[in-house]
Amino acid sequence: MKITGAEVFIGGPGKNYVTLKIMTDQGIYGLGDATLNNRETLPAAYLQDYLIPNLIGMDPRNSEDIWQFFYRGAYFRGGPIAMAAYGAIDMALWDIKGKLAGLPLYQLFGGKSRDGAMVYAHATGADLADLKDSVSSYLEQGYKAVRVQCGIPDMPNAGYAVPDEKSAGADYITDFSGIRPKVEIWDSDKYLRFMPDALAEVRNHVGPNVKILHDVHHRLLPREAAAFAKAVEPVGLYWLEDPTPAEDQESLRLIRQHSTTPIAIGEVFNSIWDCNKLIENELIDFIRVAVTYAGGITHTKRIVELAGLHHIRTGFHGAPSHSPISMAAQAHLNAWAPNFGIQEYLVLGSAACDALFPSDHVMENGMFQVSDAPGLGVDFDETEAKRYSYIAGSHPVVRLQDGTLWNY
Ligand code: GCO
Ligand code: MG
Repeated sequence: MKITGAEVFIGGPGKNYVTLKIMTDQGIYGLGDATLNNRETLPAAYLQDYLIPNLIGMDPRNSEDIWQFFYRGAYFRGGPIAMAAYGAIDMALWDIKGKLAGLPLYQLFGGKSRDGAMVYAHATGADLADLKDSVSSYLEQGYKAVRVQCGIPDMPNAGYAVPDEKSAGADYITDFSGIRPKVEIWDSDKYLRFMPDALAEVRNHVGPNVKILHDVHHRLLPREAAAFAKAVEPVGLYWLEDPTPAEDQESLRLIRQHSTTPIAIGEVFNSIWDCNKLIENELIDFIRVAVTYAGGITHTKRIVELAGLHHIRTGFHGAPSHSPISMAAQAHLNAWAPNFGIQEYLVLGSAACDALFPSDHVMENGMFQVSDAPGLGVDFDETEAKRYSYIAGSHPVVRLQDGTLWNY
């Protein structure tokens, strides 16, 4: 069996999804997602200029050797752009493998370990009243877990993932007015004074059974993060995400020494080498990698298995920048993984998105039910794809009030 060609498409409804389609001499094709939010053209160029010309003629069934060929063969290894490109190839090869076997991917991993996978939604509010409304609307839809982000009084911009105006649920992270980022202002002292009480109010609002998550988005210093994790212990968070930037992993010891609040990290990791020490030293409770920029199913599965040895559960990244293709790849891992925790789920479930990526995966009552179709169980409608093209956009950057650049 041989790979005869591959194409890359960029675009989608409100998103620059990077979709890879690999064709074979047996008429079977596979799909992969290489979307690297706000840098989408870069994995696409790597695929087009280097990886696809090398792929042609290879046997698509040898997904492990193909992964090793690109990763080890590159000499300058890893990084988010390369790993997103390898990730898309790997997903597409697993899709082909599943279609050849006539089995959904989770069966090739070892079958189902659960009926449905719990997901969490994003509740946001410009203020606490707005946030509580947003949380309630998700609970009414059947969600059992909600990430909560709230505007902070007296902060010129509201803070991470918080709308300027009262609204709920929208994706306001990417600004599609061009590649120059908007600037948000941050003040850790104001955040630390306000957020523990705000989270306690959310707990009172929802009662004991709802899982509450919160994302600090890398903004605190280690000592501040330790104090915050300790202060929010009575809230009983399901997890506290990215309390500090992940570059200084030793700093997580300080958080551990002061608090039992569960810590979730990993959405910016690209490989097992970014997190093996964190996992082996049991400094985190949830690993947040994404199949897209952690090198696809082959490499992510390795991370999941290492995490499982250390009581660490999965909580794969599922920001709206992931297309339904990588979300399906994660759904198959979620169905199988003995150490599954939760899945972030934010695919904009619009009619336009469903038309571009038809599938019978189902998300209802806060649970994701994986499809039994062979392979990934997602298709890609090329006629629909002609409606979209790349639109330049950017994340904000963050500065302190005196102008110092901070962590977005
Ligand atoms: C999350 C993340 C995202 C990131 C985004 C950056 O927990 O979902 O923090 O929202 O900000 O993926 O592109
Ligand atoms: Mg996050």
